[in-house]
Amino acid sequence: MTGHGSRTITDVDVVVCSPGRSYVTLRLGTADGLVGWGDATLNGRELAVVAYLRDHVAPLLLGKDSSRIGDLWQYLYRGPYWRRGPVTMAAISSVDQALWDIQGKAAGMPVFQLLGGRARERLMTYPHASGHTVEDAIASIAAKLEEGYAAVRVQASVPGLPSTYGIHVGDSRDHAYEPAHTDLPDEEAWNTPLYLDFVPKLMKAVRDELGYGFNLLHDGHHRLTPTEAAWLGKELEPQRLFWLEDVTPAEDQSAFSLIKAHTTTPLAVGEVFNSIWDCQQLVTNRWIDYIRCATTHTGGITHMKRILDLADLYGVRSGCHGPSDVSPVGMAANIHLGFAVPNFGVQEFMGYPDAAAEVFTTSYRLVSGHLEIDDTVPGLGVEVDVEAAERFPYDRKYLPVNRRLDGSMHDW
Ligand code: KDG
Ligand code: MG
Repeated sequence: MTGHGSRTITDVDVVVCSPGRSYVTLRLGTADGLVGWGDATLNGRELAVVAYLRDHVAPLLLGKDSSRIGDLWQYLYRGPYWRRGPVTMAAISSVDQALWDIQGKAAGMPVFQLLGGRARERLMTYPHASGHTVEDAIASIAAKLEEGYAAVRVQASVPGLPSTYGIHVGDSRDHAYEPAHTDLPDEEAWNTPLYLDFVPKLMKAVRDELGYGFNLLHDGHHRLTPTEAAWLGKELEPQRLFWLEDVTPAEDQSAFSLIKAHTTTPLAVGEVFNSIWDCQQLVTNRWIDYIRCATTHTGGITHMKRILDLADLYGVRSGCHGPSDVSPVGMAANIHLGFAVPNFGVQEFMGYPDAAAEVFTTSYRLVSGHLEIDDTVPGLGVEVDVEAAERFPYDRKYLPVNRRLDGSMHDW
């Protein structure tokens, strides 16, 4: 489908920068001078997506009609024969986001208008609260509630372990758990009995101290077996969590049938998924309550819309992944969807390093723990300052790895 008109894609560029975190940003330009931006950031494996885009996708896009978003999606998904996978899908996601951005700019409308229009005035978000002690974690939640958040995720250091996932060191801001102190991954330690002993005590202390007037979330970060996860879900029922996230790795979707059969604690999963097929059994069997995919890793707006439409049929709501390693462009794509779909649940919003604001400016803003968006800015509403990006050259970092106390590898 070669394009000859004003909407023809005439240039494709990939911007790589590390303003506090690493971001890979796709830039598509059209014959009539429109520019679309897409997020292709895959934390810890960024340059694999850069090569995929530069070496394999860019030649395919030049000369194509940028308005054919659905067809270009199929072309990039079915065309290479090799489907799915985080690298491929992050690349496709960025193209899709950039095409929606251009479509919105061509129409003079924000993307959420093209998706059906505004369904709500603002989006509830959740930030990360944490502490080395239960008291610190409670104080961290209280501070977030003070700022106006209606939902908060809490993690705290597990007594007896030298380090715990999700504890922000040396900086109270959400994005601060910078992994790498060396060029290689940090090694963290894990022990399931210590974790299972601690988390119910933490959650009880939180509710005893702060009450039930806000949504409380916790992330298990893929550490438990299905049986352990079922036990934890049951144990946490009196604390009425908004969700318990990623209790077990979800490659094995049917594991969730066991967990769901044993607990009424709502379950969320999906931040590492990259297609609707990863969600299919979980959603259609009603084994989960929230689907956590992000537009950056799950095929962009086009594919996420299909996932959320499927989810809506089964009462599953959105909870798009929104760490600071999803760039402000990918965050904007999540947000436009969130404003339009009927089954929005919550948007994770972890915040960004200050330097990121030198590169990205957005039409969404965080007001008292909720996201608002400017109706008047067309497209995704994110501008990228390429010159500023050059001031922050790529800085390779790895996520930590996780070992049990006997030294064997566990899931991080
Ligand atoms: O890149 C991985 C992080 O984004 C992930 O570990 C954060 O689990 C996470 C979350 O829920 O935001
Ligand atoms: Mg998570």
